[in-house]
Amino acid sequence: MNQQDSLKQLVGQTAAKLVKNGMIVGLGTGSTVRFLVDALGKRVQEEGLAITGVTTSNRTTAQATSLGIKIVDLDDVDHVDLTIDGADEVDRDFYGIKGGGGALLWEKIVNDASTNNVWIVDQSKVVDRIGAFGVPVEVIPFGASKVFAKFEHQGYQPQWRTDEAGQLYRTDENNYIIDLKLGPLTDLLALAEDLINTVGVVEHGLFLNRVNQVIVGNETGITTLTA
Ligand code: ABF
Repeated sequence: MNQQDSLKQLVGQTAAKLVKNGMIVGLGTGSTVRFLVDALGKRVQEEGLAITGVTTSNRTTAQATSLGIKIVDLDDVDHVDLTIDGADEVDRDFYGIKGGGGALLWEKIVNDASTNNVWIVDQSKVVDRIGAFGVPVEVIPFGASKVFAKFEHQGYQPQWRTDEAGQLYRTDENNYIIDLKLGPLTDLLALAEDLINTVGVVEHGLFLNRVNQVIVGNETGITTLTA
């Protein structure tokens, strides 16, 4: 296991200890969260941890279910106590970019329904200013090329997200993702407003003021940043 994966495993296992019996837990998406779900599955099997999970992607549902974690639909619960998710970038103002794993829409919906949101990241995700990663934007297929052209005209340098086969990537909602290359971002609130108001856009990967705590894995161990 390389150093980055070791750090992801460390933060995933650390975050799993935050989960208490009876909790409704939001389970994020991505390789870091995979370690979290493995650790929670171990607790379910070995300690009889009794939790109810909601997930942010079909692949997290598949992993959690295979480990014996009870998964329900988000609309089957009236709230989520704690959601633990990954992130692609997060800065010191707790602004983040998510969606590198293609799950940004369900992630933001679950995030919004959660009382407490915790992100688990390896140190490479903590940056001075978000934006280098690019901003994922989820669009419905109908008229998507018109949205793409609008982003081109705005100088957002759009790129279609493709899958391993080189086909247009489809989200769990069967939508497309357009990745915007904007460089270090300045007026984030204005950009977020502009993106969400663009006709045909379903959601974007700017997560602003949407996290309570960030657990960071680094060479010295764990650093916890609290908003
Ligand atoms: C998820 O965590 C996605 O939003 C984001 O892309 C991913 C981070 O990926 P990883 O944990 O695999 O580095 O929430």
